[in-house]
Amino acid sequence: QNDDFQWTSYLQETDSVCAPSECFRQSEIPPSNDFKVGMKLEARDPRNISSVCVATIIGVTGARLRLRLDGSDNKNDFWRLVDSKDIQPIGTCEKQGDLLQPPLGYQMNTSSWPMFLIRTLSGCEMAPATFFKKEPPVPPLNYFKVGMKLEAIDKKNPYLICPATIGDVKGDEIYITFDGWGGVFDYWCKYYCRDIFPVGWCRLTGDVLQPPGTHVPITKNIAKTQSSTSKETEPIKKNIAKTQSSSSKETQPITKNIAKTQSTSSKETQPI
Ligand code: MLY
Repeated sequence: QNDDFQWTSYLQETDSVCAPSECFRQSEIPPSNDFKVGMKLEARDPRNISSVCVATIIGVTGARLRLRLDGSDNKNDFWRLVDSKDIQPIGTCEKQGDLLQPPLGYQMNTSSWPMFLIRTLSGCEMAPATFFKKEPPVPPLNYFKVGMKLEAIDKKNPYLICPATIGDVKGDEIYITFDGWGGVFDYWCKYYCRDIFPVGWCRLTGDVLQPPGTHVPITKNIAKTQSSTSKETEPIKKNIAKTQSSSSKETQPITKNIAKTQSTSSKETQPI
C-alpha cells in the first residue's frame, strides 16, 4: 500500500521536517480499529450537532469509520476516528435520559420515527463498548511551525488523507495547505483539530495516504523560502521523487516521533 509515495525521500527532496507528534491531538500509538461493517452505534449528526442519532458502519479505513445515519440517504456519509467523542455505544443516550433523534433530512414522516427506531435497532449488531477509545487530550500549546509536514484530511473530500504543509500559524489556528494542489483545498483549523495527523499515521493505521497533487510544482521548505528574499522555490519533478522512493522498501523510521511509536509497541497494542 502507498508504494508510490514515500515520506522519507519526499522530506529529503523538499528539505522539510515533520510536525512532531506532540503537536497533535492524536494518540502517539494509533488506536486499534476493531469495528466491523454493519455494526450500529450512536453518533452526533454532523449536520445538526445537537442531535445524537443511530448510525451504521458502512466502511472501516485505518483508525476511521465510514458512518451513515439510519433514516438518512447515502449522500451524507461521514468519517470518524474510533477515538472520536462524536461516537458512543448504542444505549448511551438512553442511560443519560436522552432520546435518539431522527437525522437531519430524515426521509419519512417524523411521526414514523419512534417505530423506525424500534425496527432499526431490533436484532441489530451493536458495536461493543470496548471498541470505543477515549479521545486524546488537547496539547497544552500550539507547537506547529510554518513549513512542517503532516497528513491531513481534505475537508472537501473527507475520505482522503493527503500530504500537507503548515502554511501559517495564528494563535491557536493553523493553515493546512495540500502539497501540489495550488491552494484550492487549503483551510484554517484549530491546532487540536482531529482531522490532522503526524507523518506516518496512514502507514501505521493502514489507512490510504494520497500522493501529493500534480497541479502545481512542489516547493521546497517554505519556512526557508520565506526567511530569504530570493526566490529559491525550485520545483521538484514528481517523477524523480517517485523513482527514488520506489527503489527500496523503507525500513528506517521517518522521524523521531514515528521511531518512538514503532519502538514502543506493535500496531495491535491497545491504548488505554
Ligand atoms: N476529484 C477531486 C479530488 C480532489 C482531491 C484533492 N485533495 C486530495 C486535496 C478533484 O480533482 O477535484
